[in-house]
Amino acid sequence: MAHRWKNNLTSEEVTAEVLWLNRRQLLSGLAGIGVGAIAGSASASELEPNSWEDITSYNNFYEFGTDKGDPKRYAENLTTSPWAIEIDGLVDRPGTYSMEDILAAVTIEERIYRFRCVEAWSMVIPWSGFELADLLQMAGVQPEAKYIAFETLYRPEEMRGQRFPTIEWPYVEGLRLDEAMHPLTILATGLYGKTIPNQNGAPIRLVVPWKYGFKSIKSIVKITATTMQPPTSWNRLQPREYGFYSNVNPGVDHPRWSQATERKVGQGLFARRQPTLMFNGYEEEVASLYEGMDLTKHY
Ligand SMILES: Nc1nc2c(c(=O)[nH]1)N[C@H]1C(S)=C(S)[C@@H](COP(=O)(O)O)O[C@H]1N2
Ligand SMILES: [Mo]
Repeated sequence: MAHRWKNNLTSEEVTAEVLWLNRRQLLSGLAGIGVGAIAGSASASELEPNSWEDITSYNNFYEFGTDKGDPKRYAENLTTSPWAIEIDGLVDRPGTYSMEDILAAVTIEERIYRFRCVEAWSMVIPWSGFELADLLQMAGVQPEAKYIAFETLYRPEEMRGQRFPTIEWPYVEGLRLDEAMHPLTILATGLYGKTIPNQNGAPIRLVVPWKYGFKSIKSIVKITATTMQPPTSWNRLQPREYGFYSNVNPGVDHPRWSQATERKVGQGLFARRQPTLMFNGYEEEVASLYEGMDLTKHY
């Protein structure tokens, strides 16, 4: 379970976390802008990042098992290099984009985002990555495209959870094109300025901070631009419980539990739950995407 004792971290991990926190302090002291300015409606000081230990040992990644500790336990030997993303569908330049080519074309930046799982736990995570829009522009999404579909690696030899039909493999997700192009939507390749660990979706995973965590698909190997709303793994499994949009919304409860509050991981057993914010605190930035939509119907 998540806790704050750090004695089981490697010294390399502790060093990365401490260096990162010191540098952040320096940056915010210098300018008062930077990550805070793009971290959503809250100021950077309100966003206390979870520890490296919290973020990398309490995970959902069903390809490695359904227990929160399984991804850390079993993802170590996933081969993440070489890696490539196949981009197809309604794009001008379809093809196989290697990680090297992608990383050579983009600028990696840090983003501190709130992260809210549909199971009503949350974290604050210092990602490194780049805007999904940058990759979509490399491929040249055509004007007829309405949606972007994503697919995770299928490799049961290395992903032991895929030997069981917990979900229909591979894990798939999707966004409306305007959601995919939104500047808050990133592809993450790092955590605390270090390479992203396998259990968090190495070498490249989506992060959509105003949506429930399951939209943030890990270890992506395929991206497709399409006119049709793509199927999504959790909607396929439980359509009554998980919609396509899955925007964080404290006013729309899950059929089996309240979404009004959340437990921030790593706060200890007796910490108070905190209120869940509309669009996970990013309302100012994203509410206009859903103008005129009934968010209780399109959940
Ligand atoms: N391929 C894949 N992506 C996935 C999942 C998964 O099981 N498989 N779980 C999702 C869920 S439910 C959550 S909450 C987040 C967890 O991300 P984290 O472990 O980095 O916190 O990943 C999402 N992406
Ligand atoms: Mo989740």
